[in-house]
Amino acid sequence: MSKVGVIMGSKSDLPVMQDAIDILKGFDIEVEVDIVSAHRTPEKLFDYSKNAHTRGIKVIVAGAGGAAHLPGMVASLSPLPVIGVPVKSSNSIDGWDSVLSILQMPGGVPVATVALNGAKNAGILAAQILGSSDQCILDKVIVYKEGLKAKVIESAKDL
Ligand code: RP5
Repeated sequence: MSKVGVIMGSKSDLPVMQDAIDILKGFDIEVEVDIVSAHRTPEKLFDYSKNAHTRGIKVIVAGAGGAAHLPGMVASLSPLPVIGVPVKSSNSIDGWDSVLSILQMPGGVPVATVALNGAKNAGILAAQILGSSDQCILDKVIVYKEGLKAKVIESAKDL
C-alpha cells in the first residue's frame, strides 16, 4: 500500500503538521510520522531520506521552522517528491525565515512549498500525487473538492 511520510524537525511542529496527518487519514491514506531534525539528527535525516522509498513511501511531507533545512536536505537525498511546510516557530521575523529557507531551492532539487503553516494543503497535495496513479484516492479527492464547492454555494444562500 502507498504511504505518505510526514516528518518534522521537532515535536513542537506537531500541532501544525497534524493538519497534514488528519487530512491524509481522512483520505484513508497510510501515514508514517517521525521527527527528523536536519541539524540535530543529521545521520537520521540521511538514513530516512535514503530509505523512505524502499518501504512504500511515495511522497514525503516535511515541515520545519526557523533555519528550515529539513525539506531541502531530504529532497537532496531522496528520489521521492518532497512537499515542504514552513512552520512559524518564532515570532522574530514572522516566519519568513522558515518560508525562505524552504522555498529558495537551487535548480534540480525541487521542494513543493506550501504556505506558512500550510500543512493541510501539503496533505491534500500528497493525496493528489498518489491519486494520479490510484483511482480510489483520486475519487476521494474528487469528492473532497465537490464538498468544498457545495460549502461555498450553500454559504451564498443566506446572504
Ligand atoms: C526547527 O526549530 C524545528 O522544526 C522547529 O520548528 C524549531 C524549534 O524547535 P524546538 O526548539 O521546539 O525543538 O528545527
